[in-house]
Parts: sequence; structure tokens; C-alpha cells
Amino acid sequence: MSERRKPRIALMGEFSAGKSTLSNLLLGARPLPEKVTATRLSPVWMSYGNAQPYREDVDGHAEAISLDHLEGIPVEETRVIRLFMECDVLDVCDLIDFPGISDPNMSSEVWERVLPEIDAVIWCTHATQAWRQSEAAVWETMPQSVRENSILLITRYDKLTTDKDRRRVFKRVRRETEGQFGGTFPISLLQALEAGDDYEKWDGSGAGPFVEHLIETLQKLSDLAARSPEPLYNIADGQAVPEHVAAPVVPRRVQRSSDTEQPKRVRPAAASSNGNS
Ligand SMILES: Nc1nc2c(ncn2[C@@H]2O[C@H](COP(=O)(O)OP(=O)(O)OP(=O)(O)O)[C@@H](O)[C@H]2O)c(=O)[nH]1
Ligand SMILES: [Mg+2]
Repeated sequence: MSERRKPRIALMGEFSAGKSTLSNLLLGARPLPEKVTATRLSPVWMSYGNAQPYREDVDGHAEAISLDHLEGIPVEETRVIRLFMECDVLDVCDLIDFPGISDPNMSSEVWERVLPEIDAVIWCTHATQAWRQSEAAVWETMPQSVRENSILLITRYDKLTTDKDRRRVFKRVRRETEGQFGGTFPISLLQALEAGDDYEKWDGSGAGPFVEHLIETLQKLSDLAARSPEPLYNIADGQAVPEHVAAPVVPRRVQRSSDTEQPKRVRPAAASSNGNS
């Protein structure tokens, strides 16, 4: 019997908005070598486990890859790069780190073809140029089932130096995205990453309320994912997620106890090391 499906969260936004920094924060680890930040990559799909990394090409063929030679992976022909790690957050969801949405060196097809796999998005928008027309245009195409379970992060908030600026940006973004996200949070991802055990720094980064909201969202999404074999992206507007999907009939004596286990709560490493609940 197949395992209960985990919700799949896409990390999306313009290039350099902080998607990969956010994935490092959530994982409590840096999955890819540092130099990779300069490399254009296909979407990187991260799941719990210790399997070897591989790329899946557009025809569905899998091929082992080496993390030391990511620059050699053909972007247009690679649908996803699959990575496996034993991190707490991946116990409750899969994370898919997308390339920037309007990268002139990459066809949008590279990430558009992965959208049907997703349930929800954490969208990173760069505070100093928050919620550009190009971002709004992509977000408009998302089904409501995805939008209402998604989170908007206004990243690089430390780059706004005055309170007045911070209030102005937050208010404008909230107004322009009203009803289009489940929650909006300003954050400095760098400060959150650097916080370690420094509770004040963690709190000051804005990470606390975001992580709390994320935990709630993941609990709701785990439930939805268990009921819907189809990712939420494929649930058309106005169509309800099935209230109840009949469980396959498994004779009692062969049922594993783990089939009925509740999903664990997510504990991002940075959050737990701060005693932040
Ligand atoms: N000051 C500041 N810098 C940040 C913040 N978040 C990310 N950065 C920096 O911004 C740069 C880009 O961040 P990434 O996480 O690589 O951005 P990305 O969205 O993954 O970028 P692409 O994958 O190239 O589209 C890195 O040098 C980060 O250290 C933040 O909140 N504050
Ligand atoms: Mg990135």
C-alpha cells in the first residue's frame, strides 16, 4: 500500500528574492554547495529520506547526478532535480525550490511544467521592489485552491531602513494582494538564519509569526493531501476537495500501524533551537 501523500510546497518568486535562503532556513541545512547559487537550476524537489540524488528528464527518465556537477545538468531537458534529506520539515511536507519566475536566461516552461505537482506556495517577494507586475501576473493564473493555502513572504525586510518605509510597503502589498494569500509576513531571512540561539534576533527577523502560520497551514494541508490524491493545483476553481476518499480495503491483519499515524508537527531547526513554538 502506498504511503500517505505529503503536501508539496513550492518556493516561488522573482530571482534573488530568497527562495533558496528560505529552503536553507526551513531545512536547517544547506542542501546544495554554496557556488550553486550562481547556477541556473531546474526546480529542486526535496523529500525525506537518504536516497541518492537524481534528475528526472522531461520524458520521465531518471538519471543519477552528482551534487558537485550541478552546472552540467541540462536545464531545459530536466523536469526536476530530486534530493533526499533526513530533515524534520521534510517529515511533514515536500519542498520544491523553483527558479526565478522572470529569468531572461530561462524559459518559463522550465518551472510551469512542474506546477501541476504542487499543493501550495510560499511566495518570496523582495521588499525593496515588492509585488511587481510580473509576480501579480503569475499569481493570477494560480487556482484559488492553491492561493488560499499559500503564504506571501516580504523578504529582505532589513533592506527597508525606516519604520515609515516598512509600514508603507506592508500596507501596499496587503492591499494589492487582498484575498489572494492565506497570510502575509515581512521577514529578514538572513537575520533568521543567523539567529541561532539568539531569541531576540529570531523574533526581530519576523520569523516567529511566519513559522507559526506555516505549521498551521501544513496541518491543514496534510489533511487535504490525505483526501486528495491530486495536488491542489489540479483542483479547478469552484470544485471542492473530496470530503472523504474511500480508503482502499486492506485486510485488518496486514494493516501496518504506521498507516494510521498522525503526521508530526514541523520543527524548523532554527525555530526549535530557539525554543520558539
Ligand atoms: N539582506 C538580506 N539578504 C537576503 C535575504 N534573503 C536572501 N538574501 C540574500 O539574497 C541573495 C539571493 O538569495 P537566494 O536565496 O539565493 O535567492 P533565490 O530566490 O533562491 O534566487 P534564484 O534562485 O537565483 O532565483 C543571497 O545572497 C542571500 O543571502 C534577506 O532577508 N536579507
Ligand atoms: Mg534559488
